[in-house]
Amino acid sequence: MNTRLTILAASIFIMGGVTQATFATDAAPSGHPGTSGPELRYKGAPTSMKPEDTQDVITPKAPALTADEFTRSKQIYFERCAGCHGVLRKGATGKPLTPDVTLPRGTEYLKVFIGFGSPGGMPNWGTSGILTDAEIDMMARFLQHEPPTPPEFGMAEMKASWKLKVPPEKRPKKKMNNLDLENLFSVTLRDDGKIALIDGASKKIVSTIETGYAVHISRMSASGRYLFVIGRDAKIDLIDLWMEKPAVVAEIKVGMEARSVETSKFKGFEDKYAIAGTYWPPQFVIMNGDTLEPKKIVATRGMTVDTQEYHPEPRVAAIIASHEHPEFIINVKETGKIMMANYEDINNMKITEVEAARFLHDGGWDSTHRYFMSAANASNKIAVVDSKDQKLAALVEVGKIPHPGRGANFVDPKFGPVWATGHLGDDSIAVIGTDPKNHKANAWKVVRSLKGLGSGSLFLKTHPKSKNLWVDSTLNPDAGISQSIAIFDIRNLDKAPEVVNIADLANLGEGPKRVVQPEYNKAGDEVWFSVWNGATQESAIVVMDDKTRKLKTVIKDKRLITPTGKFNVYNTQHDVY
Ligand code: DHE
Repeated sequence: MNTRLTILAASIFIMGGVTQATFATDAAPSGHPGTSGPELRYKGAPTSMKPEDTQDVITPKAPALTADEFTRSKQIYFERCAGCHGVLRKGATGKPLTPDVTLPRGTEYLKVFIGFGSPGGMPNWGTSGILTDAEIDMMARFLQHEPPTPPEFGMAEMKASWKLKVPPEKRPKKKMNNLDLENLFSVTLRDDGKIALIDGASKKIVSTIETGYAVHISRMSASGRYLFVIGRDAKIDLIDLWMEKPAVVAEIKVGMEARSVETSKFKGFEDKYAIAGTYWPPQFVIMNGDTLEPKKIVATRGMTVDTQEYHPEPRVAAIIASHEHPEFIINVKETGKIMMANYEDINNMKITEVEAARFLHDGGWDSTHRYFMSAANASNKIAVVDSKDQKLAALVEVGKIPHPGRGANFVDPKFGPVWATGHLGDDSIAVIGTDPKNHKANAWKVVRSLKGLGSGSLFLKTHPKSKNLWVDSTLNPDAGISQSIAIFDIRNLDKAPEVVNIADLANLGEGPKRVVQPEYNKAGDEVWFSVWNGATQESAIVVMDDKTRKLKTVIKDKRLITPTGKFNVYNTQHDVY
């Protein structure tokens, strides 16, 4: 690319909205200038939006596009671009691409930009061979038209999709199977649209259950009876674990795209409500906990926390159920605000809006279940919400792009109770003091920073009974690193971690074999890892002995297609991590 074009491509991202710099600084090669490998792999997943569901808006001043080109552009946009730029192109982790920005730049300018990428983080779709010259020309014209708007999804659509397969009165009155429910694992089979229920003792698959497309997470009801599973397509399946053969008793679609589901856990409201947050439309819905009947939808559209500008598409990320009040705590990604929605009286709902930072993603409780520790990933911060006093306790500066999952709680021999997060953008693990009562000087401070295996860490875990902290680095571009985990001794955190190549232990054939998400069994003496391979390749779950750090067993089964998240019933029910 000549100098003039480089400057053009680089400067387009100086326009508009939010800072992107944090995602461009990790040196890990991705084949895309300026974009870290881990970041690109993580955000690049297609949305589940269908081009035919959206309405074309032809903008008079924009260059012509045939109907067929519109359809193909939308498909490419939803598959390749929406994850970063947002469905409405208003800017999310990528910059805004609305006509006020794109029209003045024109087709030639945009073509360069799409083709070559930018140091600001835009992938080089042309030179990497992913898009052809004709497709780049088409996309450059498409981006100058108003973004096609997907339909809203309100109460009528939710009710139409809602299926109560087995009403509560027809369900068993007691547990009808011999399963040890507390040590059962719900395992996401990401690309198979299913979950596997695996018995913690025998390590056998009890059954696989059809759920949504690219199923994402599982959460447990407060009683431990109901399992909630949500897919990227915003379909929720409610599974009754008391049935002779656990099965789906209700399902609903709550939007076009989603990631999070949770259930009420405050005393007196156990199993009463469920909540799901959607990426599209930007909203959350409160449902009956045992039927999924939708009751109340709340929009998350609104003003951003810092520049106080309107954002039309603030996606709902992690949701956690408060133990201090009858409240759900809801991360609204693009506005950088955390909503605490009180479900005591949903017709006169009180919502406390906590100002945090952008872009709120995942998080979990501190060991006392009072403080919600949440990643504001584009700000390189952990927001600490005091769920008792319903306010922000602190914003803690951490490394690049924190990604804790639910994080890991343990007692640091020197600093007292702490919670830890790994990072997508660097190799550090931030250890944050969480005890403002007895260790005030350390509270909400990074008391130490551990050095992990590399960037691209997604999850880390320990258990109240364990002395080990297990940290993955799933999205690191180096296969040796993405297939290994670091094990820290929490009694001696100054010591370098032990490194174990988990994928080697699984002894599989070809494939990326990314090692992802440690999850403990109920007793806290085993740690399970997914070895996540391609959809047509063999995957496995590797079970490690927590005490000896040695291999206990490898779970292999042809039904284990792309296992990723694993959710132990007891630990998920009681927020043990
Ligand atoms: Fe996740 C949790 C969003 C990609 C595995 N993921 C979450 C949560 C959110 C989220 C908001 C928190 C839910 C909660 O606590 O209520 N994830 C997203 C994305 O937007 C993203 C970046 C891109 C996408 O298109 O989906 C994404 N996630 C992934 C993956 O690629 C992972 C590694 C594999 C997979 O299954 O798709 C993945 N996400 C997970 C897992 C959890 C999760 C295993 C739950 C962790 C836990 O311990 O609670």
